[in-house]
Amino acid sequence: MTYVNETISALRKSSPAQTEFYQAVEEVLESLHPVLENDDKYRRHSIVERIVEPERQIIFRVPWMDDQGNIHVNKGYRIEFNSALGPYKGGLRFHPSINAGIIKFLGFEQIFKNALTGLSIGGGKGGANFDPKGRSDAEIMRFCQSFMNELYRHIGPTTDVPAGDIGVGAREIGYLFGQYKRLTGRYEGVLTGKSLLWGGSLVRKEATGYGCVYFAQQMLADENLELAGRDCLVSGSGNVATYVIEKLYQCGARPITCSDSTGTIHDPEGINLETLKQLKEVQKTSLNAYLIHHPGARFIAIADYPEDGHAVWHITGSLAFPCATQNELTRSDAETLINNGCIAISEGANMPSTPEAVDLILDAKLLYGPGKAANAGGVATSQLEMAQNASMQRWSFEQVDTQLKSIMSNIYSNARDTAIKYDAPGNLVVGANIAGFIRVADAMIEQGIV
Ligand code: NDP
Ligand code: 2IT
Repeated sequence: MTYVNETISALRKSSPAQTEFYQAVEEVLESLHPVLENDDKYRRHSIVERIVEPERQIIFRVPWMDDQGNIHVNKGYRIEFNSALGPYKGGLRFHPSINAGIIKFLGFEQIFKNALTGLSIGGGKGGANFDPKGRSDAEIMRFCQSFMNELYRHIGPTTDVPAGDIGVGAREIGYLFGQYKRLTGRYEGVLTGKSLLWGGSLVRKEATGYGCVYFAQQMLADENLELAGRDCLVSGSGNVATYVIEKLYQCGARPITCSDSTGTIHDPEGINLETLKQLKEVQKTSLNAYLIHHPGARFIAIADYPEDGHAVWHITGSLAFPCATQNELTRSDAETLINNGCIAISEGANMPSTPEAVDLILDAKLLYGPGKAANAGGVATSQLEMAQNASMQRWSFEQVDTQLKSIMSNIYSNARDTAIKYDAPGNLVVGANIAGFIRVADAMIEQGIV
């Protein structure tokens, strides 16, 4: 497929050292082969060349002072990738690993994910190479304020609406919003994931995790299978993982694992949700403290992980929900999952499976919901928050949850039917990438060369 190679090789020259970004682009472009072959309008309009180049990339200095009076400088980013379908929309990630390549891969994925929701939202992403671990509340506040001192001039409720991602939750959104309001004097829906006290939407906190389980239910239902009674493997222990676990219990399944950057918990009785929330949402501590409350569980430290693999995927379970970070499920992990009888994978994280793992999973005919489809419930509910803010309304939990379910069900059937139409039945990677691409590409064509 020469245009894939040509595009990647051009990107390597124009945007050097952005490995994760090339990975995300390669996966999407490989899926698009039948579309680009069948209809040359996308080539005539140079859609591929245009869609891989962000409309705007903002990189800025974020200076801040720690509690001891030391000055630190971080790099802040906002990549406004594509606005063909609506205002740029996507989260902010604060993590020490952040660089332009990671933000660009996330922004690129976000374009197609947002298109799949069927809502009017373009794609963007931002963040900083800031490590929130071990920082006091006051330090987090000062960092967020400094970050917003630059970001505020680039965002707005009809232009670019950031939200949370790794390291950015309700507390950070609060500090970011406060500073935006102070700088602009405007009280408006410029961020989503806000507190329920002042403009947030019910269900937004739960939405990514709940949506990821709704997506798994849809995949199973098409095979006349159910979640109830099944052991499930979940990675991560943050926002997405926590609400995947909560919804799995509500569906009668048993989540038996969770993980963080220090290791994996395996609790054969089922992960205790209260303990998990207490450790991660309140105390913000490492997962090994789980054993103090549940001595029957096991903690597998990172140092004891299998070579080229992750302990969580080497435990036996029928379904897997990767909800931590990119490339956390490798080929050897996929092999083990398959050998252990796993039947379905629904991705809460963005690009958690390596390309080699995805190939193996698809070859083995597992039910596989790629992140940009399975985790779209978060951003979709963010758009519902924007709609409530713009109309000064407040919808009930049931109203939002019903819409979330219906959006996830539409994403699933759209990806499934598109895969069938393009001769790849059962391949939701192809289905999701093509369905998302066509919506954005057609909008770009109609809007001219901009
Ligand atoms: P959180 O910060 O709430 O939680 C992240 C979790 O993943 C933590 O348990 C963290 O461990 C673990 N983790 C993060 N980075 C690494 C790493 N490099 N190695 C091992 N563990 C890691 O983030 P979210 O739950 O919001 O996000 C999780 C994933 O879901 C991300 O891929 C994100 O992009 C994606 N996502 C999030 C959405 C949302 O609405 N929040 C929407 C759609 C996708 P520790 O606590 O030790 O840092
Ligand atoms: O990856 C994602 O979709 C998110 N982090 C949520 C984005 C949003 O705008 O709610």
